[in-house]
Amino acid sequence: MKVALIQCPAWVTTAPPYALSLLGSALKRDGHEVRCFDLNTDIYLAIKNSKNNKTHINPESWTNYKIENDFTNTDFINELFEAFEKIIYEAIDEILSFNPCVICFSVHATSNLFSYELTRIIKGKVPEKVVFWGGPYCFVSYENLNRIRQIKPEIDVVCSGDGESDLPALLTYYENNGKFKNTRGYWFRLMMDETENYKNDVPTSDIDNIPFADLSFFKQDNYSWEHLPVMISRGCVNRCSFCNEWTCWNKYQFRDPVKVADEIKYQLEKNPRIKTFWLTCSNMGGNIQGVKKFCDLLIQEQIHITWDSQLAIRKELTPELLKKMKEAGCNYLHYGLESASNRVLRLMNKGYERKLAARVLMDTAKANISFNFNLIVGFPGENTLNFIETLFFVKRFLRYGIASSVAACNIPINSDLNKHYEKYNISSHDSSTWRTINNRNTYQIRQLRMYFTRQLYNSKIINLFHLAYRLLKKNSFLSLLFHYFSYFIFFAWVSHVFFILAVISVYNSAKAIFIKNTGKTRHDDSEEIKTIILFEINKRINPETAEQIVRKQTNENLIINLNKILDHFNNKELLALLYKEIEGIPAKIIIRELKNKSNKKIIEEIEKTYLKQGIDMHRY
Ligand code: B12
Ligand code: SF4
Repeated sequence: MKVALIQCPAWVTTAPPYALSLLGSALKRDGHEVRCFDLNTDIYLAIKNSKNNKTHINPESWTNYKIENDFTNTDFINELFEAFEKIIYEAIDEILSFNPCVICFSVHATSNLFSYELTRIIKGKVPEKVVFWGGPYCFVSYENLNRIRQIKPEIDVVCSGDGESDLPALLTYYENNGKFKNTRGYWFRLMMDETENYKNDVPTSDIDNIPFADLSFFKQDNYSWEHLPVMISRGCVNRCSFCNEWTCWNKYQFRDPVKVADEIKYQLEKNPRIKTFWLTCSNMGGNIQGVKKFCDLLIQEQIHITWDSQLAIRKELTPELLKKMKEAGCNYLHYGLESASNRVLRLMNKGYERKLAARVLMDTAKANISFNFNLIVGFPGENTLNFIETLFFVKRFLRYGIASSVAACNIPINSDLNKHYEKYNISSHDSSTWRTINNRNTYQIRQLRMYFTRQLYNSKIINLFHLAYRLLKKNSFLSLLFHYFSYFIFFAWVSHVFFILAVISVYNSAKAIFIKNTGKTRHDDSEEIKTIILFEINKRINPETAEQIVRKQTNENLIINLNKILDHFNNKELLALLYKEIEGIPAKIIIRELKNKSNKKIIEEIEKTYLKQGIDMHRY
């Protein structure tokens, strides 16, 4: 069967899209005729090489800092479609001239909007073609399937997990029978009875049986080949409370090290331009014996490569193992550190303490492996002092040239934080706007903590001292002088950070008590409340645009949209919403906001329901 595999913007551009090269390889092995279309890189290169780019879209949108913001913005995607209409329509013509029976999209959160727009155009032209969606956007844990069911009628089949084991057989069956076979983790719109066939399940491939990625589907010169992904493990052995990544697979699998080494040799032979291998996984260190065996193989077989990967801190990462990893070509490790406060680490269920983290990082540095660590600031329960502890830790490791990788704590769907938010004293589990019951941890506080952490990472003056320290002879008088001087500046800076955060914390607590006792709110709160109400309501009506609208957050937009939504709103649902007391804001404040909008019908309904509960709303 002819199958087209498509990667839309935005995703990684340095190497061919890994999912497509794996799926293509598996499909080819089963006799299917495959073509891959990497629209992501085509458009990226068109922008990069354009001499008179009149749009304000530029390659920077593909950087880690901008990618999520830009490519989840409808206006941005519309502009992209307008500006690159020619390339996009040429690609569509190319896809259609191949005349595939099935068109597969590999979709991430960052390529969802573009993929859907392209799906709509293609379906409009050839409604008889079957469109499959798969990739992280469709994973069960991210709960997007309902959205697809309800508002994306052009998508026929959704795969909510690994694709390489079942997709080829599924398509062979379709080719022979004209319909689809009930397959675990696949949802079908029309070809089968959806309620009967779909179980909320995760298709998980046996990663020892996946084929080597086939990179020949792609235009070789389009990539810099800086990093070639090769899979080393899937899933995770840990259960961090803020994380939903481990829930994407049923179990942790570490790929047979012999297979990983063989694939590396195979890819190197095919493409000697590859500089470094990216060993893809959530946590490479989930199987320490596997890591040792993999390193031994690379050393014994003298496979001279460099590789990067990511892993969690654990005590088994001994100086000996880290040295072995270096010898086997380990070039860079990304650690999921998240915090340097023992209290916060416990709340995060990270399973280690600061002392161990510091030991592992120091040993990594001694083994001469470059490294970095991710941080999450503003975890519920992190107080100002805990945050300052993390800043001290960052300062300590800045001299190893670590890069800024800090995020404000969000509450991902299906994480423990999301499912049991009461346990963390959170007043609502809205992903980014959540706050703690005592009001000390708010969206603004988290943004501020993130800002200060980045400020430390990017501090030119402290970094200059560190550079001097590194260049000079270790423990020489001058190097120590630079070292202590950098601490002197740091102390001055961190005291002002502590002061600002402490003042805001006291102010926020007082505000919480004031609101609780009086029900009164200041103007800026009322804007925030409107945003939250709008978001909550809109999420139920039009999930796709909810975030867009909130992101704009202009008064005008809010009011227009709020009015529009209230006009069409099912009042019962609104009442249920009020009972939940969104974001810990007392219902009376929400009601007052609604009264300001003077939507009489809704207010009457609310009044009736509240009266039944013995609450007289006229007091508010
Ligand atoms: C390695 C990795 C990276 C590497 C990429 C290396 C590379 N060259 O590919 C790096 C570090 C660069 C990276 C960066 C980012 N990443 Co990343 N990354 C991962 C990670 C850990 C593994 C991805 C991977 O390659 N897996 C192996 C491949 C084969 O798996 P796959 O793509 O999922 O494909 C399988 C299935 O999904 C399915 N499938 C896929 N497509 C299709 C299509 C059909 C039709 C079917 C049937 C099946 C199917 O079958 C495939 C084979 O089994 C995942 C988390 C994880 N554990 O999966 C996050 C992940 C994919 N990344 C994510 C994000 C958000 C990002 C960033 C946007 C973060 C940021 N802001 O910086 C950036 C974007 C990069 C950029 N600027 O372009 C998110 C995506 C969230 C989402 N819901 O879409 C994930 C899931 C992490 C998370 N939990 O948040 N990432
Ligand atoms: S180690 Fe990483 S992938 Fe595993 S549960 Fe923790 S945050 Fe998630």
